[in-house]
Amino acid sequence: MNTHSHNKHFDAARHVSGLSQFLDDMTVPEGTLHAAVFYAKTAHAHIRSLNTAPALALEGIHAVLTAKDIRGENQIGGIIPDEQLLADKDIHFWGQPLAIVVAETQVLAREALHLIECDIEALPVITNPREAAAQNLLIMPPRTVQCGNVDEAWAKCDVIVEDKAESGGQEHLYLETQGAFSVPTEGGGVKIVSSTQGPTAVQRTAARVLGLPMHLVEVDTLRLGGGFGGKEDQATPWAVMAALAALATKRAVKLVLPRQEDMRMTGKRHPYSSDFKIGLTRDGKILAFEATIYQDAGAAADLSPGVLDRTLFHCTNSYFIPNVRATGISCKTNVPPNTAFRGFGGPQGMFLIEAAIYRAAEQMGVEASEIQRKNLLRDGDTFAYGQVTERCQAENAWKSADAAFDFANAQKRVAAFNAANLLQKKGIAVQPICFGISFTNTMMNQASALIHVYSDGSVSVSTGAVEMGQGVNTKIAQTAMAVLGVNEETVKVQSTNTSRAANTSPTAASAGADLNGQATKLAAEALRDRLLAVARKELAANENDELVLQNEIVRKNGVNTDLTWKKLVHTAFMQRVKLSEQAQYSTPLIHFDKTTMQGRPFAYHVYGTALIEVTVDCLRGIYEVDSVQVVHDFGQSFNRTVDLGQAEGAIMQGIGWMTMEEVIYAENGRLLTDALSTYKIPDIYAAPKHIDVRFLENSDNPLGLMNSKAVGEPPFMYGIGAYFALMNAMKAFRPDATLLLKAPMSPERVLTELYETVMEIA
Ligand code: MTE
Ligand code: LUZ
Ligand code: MOS
Repeated sequence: MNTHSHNKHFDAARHVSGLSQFLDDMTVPEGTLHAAVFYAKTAHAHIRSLNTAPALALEGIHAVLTAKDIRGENQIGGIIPDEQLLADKDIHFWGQPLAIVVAETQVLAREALHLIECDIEALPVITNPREAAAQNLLIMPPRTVQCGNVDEAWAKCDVIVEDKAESGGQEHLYLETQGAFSVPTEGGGVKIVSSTQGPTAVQRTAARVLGLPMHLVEVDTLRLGGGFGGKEDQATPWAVMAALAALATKRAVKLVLPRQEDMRMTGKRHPYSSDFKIGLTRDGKILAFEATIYQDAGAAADLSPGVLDRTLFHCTNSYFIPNVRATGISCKTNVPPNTAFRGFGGPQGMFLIEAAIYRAAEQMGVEASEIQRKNLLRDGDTFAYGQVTERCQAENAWKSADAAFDFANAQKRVAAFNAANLLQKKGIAVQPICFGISFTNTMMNQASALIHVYSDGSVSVSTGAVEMGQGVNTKIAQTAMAVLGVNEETVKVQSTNTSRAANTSPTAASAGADLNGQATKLAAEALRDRLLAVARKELAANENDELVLQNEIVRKNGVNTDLTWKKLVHTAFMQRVKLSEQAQYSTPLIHFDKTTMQGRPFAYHVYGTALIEVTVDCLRGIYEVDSVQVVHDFGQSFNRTVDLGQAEGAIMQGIGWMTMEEVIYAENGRLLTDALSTYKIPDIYAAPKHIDVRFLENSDNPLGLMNSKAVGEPPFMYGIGAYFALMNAMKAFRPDATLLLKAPMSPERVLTELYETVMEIA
């Protein structure tokens, strides 16, 4: 198909020349006010009093808004109503918003923040999920996904290993911090321009808090400077605050979080601490897996229930395990509510099973890759959540990667290097992945598109998808171009706007292009059929003549006619033919029963296999990722440039999570890693020296957009392999040590793992 030949990101030229507009580039009306947020400087407390008068007295301050100024409901919880926009009685985390200052300038607003006085009565602070669970501080009752019978299976196992595994949080660090702009509109409504992945979520919550019907709240999003899940739910409060301030002052209001406040006030990837038990036969077949998973949800539910579900679904990764019992406990702690982050709990689940396999391999004296390979999913295998695998690519991806990168030879090379070097040690790991595509909440798997063809032939496409750098607008444009047979310049994908696309799901779960692209396809096909009916009359073609639109020309029986796209559109317009179309897409086949935790939550799965190699300097603790080599399942990719960019970016982000990024809260709940000087993200020097992502052959996907597969999140999970490659390198240096299963493996931890026990002995 002609779209499959397109190979660029349509925003690329604008991005690199600085012409792409973000929220902060918007020309705002004269008289726009600026808002700043006053937040709690304690993690758990009763509020005795909140005195905003001194701030309000400052010249140039237009309003200081607190919970008392909310006309609707002071409630922003999406899944569970347990979170206030502005705390009134109790503070649950350090950084929780208490008041909004609205001023002539941003500098003034920030100055006034210092004049607000909050008198509190401190309460005990919990930052450890296991401690919260011990005190029964849970977000919701525990959930269990199970299959087979684990209790009976242990008796059949030759090897049983039990341990604990932990993975840390992760700061989204989107380049563009959270922010919004709002203006009051006629009839008591508001318009909000928000840097959000979910314009409808902003609209719905703003309506609830402001006490307005949704039709009086218009939300518009042009593009984000990154979201990574951090703006799926948590862009909402800032947008609602801007709207609240706009209505209170009857002025336009802009609210943009400075980086440090963004880091302090928003939630991150959920840290997990889990107990596991894995049982295998002598020859490495996994018979049973049991896990109790403690999720650090933070101070409110946010998206934690959904994140936990995905952890439970993905805690067997790409392996078939006949007996599974995984119980997830969502623990309420006094840190900012943790939220969606690329992979949405999936990476945490996969880290857990890989940790279990690592320990089992260690105990059995075999390579982990041997156990991994022997247990790969096959067609017809059933996941613990009841879905049966179809068109399974787990073995295909593994074999393709082995053929391309030669695992055994890499193993030999690394062993030879390690034998020849005392302090430098290399490690490799093979990392297969399997990630389910669809929102686990079935209802969310719907999208719509609205296409207008204007009388000059130009095409305007509006959908619920939000462009955040991932290239969804490129894929949507390509879809419209393919169906209508028009060029790139003819199609414009518009901003995401709740007046043009209603009741949208956030752009998330990697399904943005799938869902909104399919809706675009449906709308475009209806338009194409109507236009071709006009062409048929114009060309006096009979029923047997084949008419197609291609390169902006109508072709008849494979030959160009002189009826151009522009002429055809104009003709249709003159004949009063409808030139607009709206369509809805709902993912077929999926269903899930939340009471039994069984069903078919996913349209399909994405697979792939990576080989990761690292070198550790075992004297200094520093290390390098030598290479990441991958065969990844893109289905039939229809934009290899965009897809490669997604894979490489995700791999880098995954390596960052597993190796260097460390979110640390003090015991009093204050975030210690609230700046780039204390929170280390991968830079160009941390990038793998060699990265090779190849396209898995023979992968078809009838349930994906034009046979492609969703790409945004799955490759993130290859990063897990970097952790185990480091473990293997460290193990080569200290074969006697039992290294903790605890990520991230920062250089500091490499040293403490390698030397702490030695130092204790000495
Ligand atoms: N790529 C860029 N450049 N910026 C982002 O914020 N978010 C990721 C992924 N890739 C993100 C990104 C996440 S978390 C998801 S769910 C998907 O993009 C969402 O987009 P999609 O559904 O269109 O793939
Ligand atoms: N968001 C969500 C997600 O609401 N449900 C999901 O299943 C999901 N999966 C991945 C990322 N975001
Ligand atoms: Mo992505 S975590 O689904 O926004």
